[in-house]
Amino acid sequence: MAWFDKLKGKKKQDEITEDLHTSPEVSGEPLSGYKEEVNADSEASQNKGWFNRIKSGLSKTRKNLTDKVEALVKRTGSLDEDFWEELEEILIQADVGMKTSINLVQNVRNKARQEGIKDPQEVIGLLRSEVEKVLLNNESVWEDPAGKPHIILVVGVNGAGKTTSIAKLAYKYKSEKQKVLLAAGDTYRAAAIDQLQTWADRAGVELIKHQEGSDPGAVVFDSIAAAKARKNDVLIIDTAGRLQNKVNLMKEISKVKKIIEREAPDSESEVLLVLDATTGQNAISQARIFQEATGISGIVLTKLDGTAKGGIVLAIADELKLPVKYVGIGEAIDDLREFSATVFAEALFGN
Ligand SMILES: Nc1nc2c(ncn2[C@@H]2O[C@H](COP(=O)(O)OP(=O)(O)OP(=O)(O)O)[C@@H](O)[C@H]2O)c(=O)[nH]1
Ligand SMILES: [Mg+2]
Repeated sequence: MAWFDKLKGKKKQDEITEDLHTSPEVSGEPLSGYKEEVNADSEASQNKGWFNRIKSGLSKTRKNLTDKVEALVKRTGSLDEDFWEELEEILIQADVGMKTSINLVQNVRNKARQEGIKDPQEVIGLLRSEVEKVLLNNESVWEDPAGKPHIILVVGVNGAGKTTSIAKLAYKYKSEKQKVLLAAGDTYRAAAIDQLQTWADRAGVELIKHQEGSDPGAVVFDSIAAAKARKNDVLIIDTAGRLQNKVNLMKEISKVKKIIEREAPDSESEVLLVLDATTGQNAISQARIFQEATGISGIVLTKLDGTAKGGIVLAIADELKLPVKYVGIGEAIDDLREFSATVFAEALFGN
């Protein structure tokens, strides 16, 4: 299976023992020393565990989308107009988006006709492969970045899950033996700096921070200098949440992006936009505005575990043509997963 092959080629955070799956928020345990606790299970069972976690993270969406599709298929006698309309309606309600839902159903319908499919049950398989196709069009290519440090600027609206996702990313990179530095670019509230410090301590990585109220640009400038001097592999920059309609804040984030380009021209830098999956279609308009301000190289879609509307992943890939790079499926430090189109489609429509 393609996604197993893909997982095999990379070091995964799943290599860490299941013991660490408890949120440190709950356990209060530091994460140092985790490298020794490598799970002795076979690779296949680790991958299976990984898949099941994605699947259970998607349980609300499965209930809202998959179960409804299955119920529709069961009570349908023939693939008539009503069937296709109902299928479209189910997709729209799961936040797949109007345009994407219409296209998906059209493609499935064409495929069914071409293949002479009459049994409604077979539509689920077709839907799964069309969903995968939409997602594959925009799947990220996972390559080790050439220029060091690899700089990741994390942006998004208030409360989207930026700081938590940064902690999860720091943990992931550290477990891959990368030397990670964090930058507290959210200087608006002292609590934001403290929150990142707490996560940095838990993940066992260093943090560059200034006083509350200081210029985020200065923090970014200093953190790049520090990352170069300390020979960090990865620098991850937190930023304050900003509503996409606040012009000055959007200008500020553009300025931060320019500082990175100026100070680290040889580095591989990316901008990750964190979107809260529970916000539904509003996520699309957020992405458009951030795209203008900073450019976006990928999306981190958080709180998929908390929504029945995980179909938004499809709308993002189809309408924005941006890769969903990671999905957040819980609050624990290892509840971030590299996104895979095949795994997602399988987790949604597989058995
Ligand atoms: N269930 C769930 N909760 C999440 C996930 N990601 C983040 N959260 C929660 O969302 C809340 C906000 O997360 P933060 O990381 O503080 O969000 P932020 O974008 O940094 O917020 P501001 O800095 O205030 O703009 C926290 O309670 C997190 O635990 C996720 O994938 N699943
Ligand atoms: Mg934050």
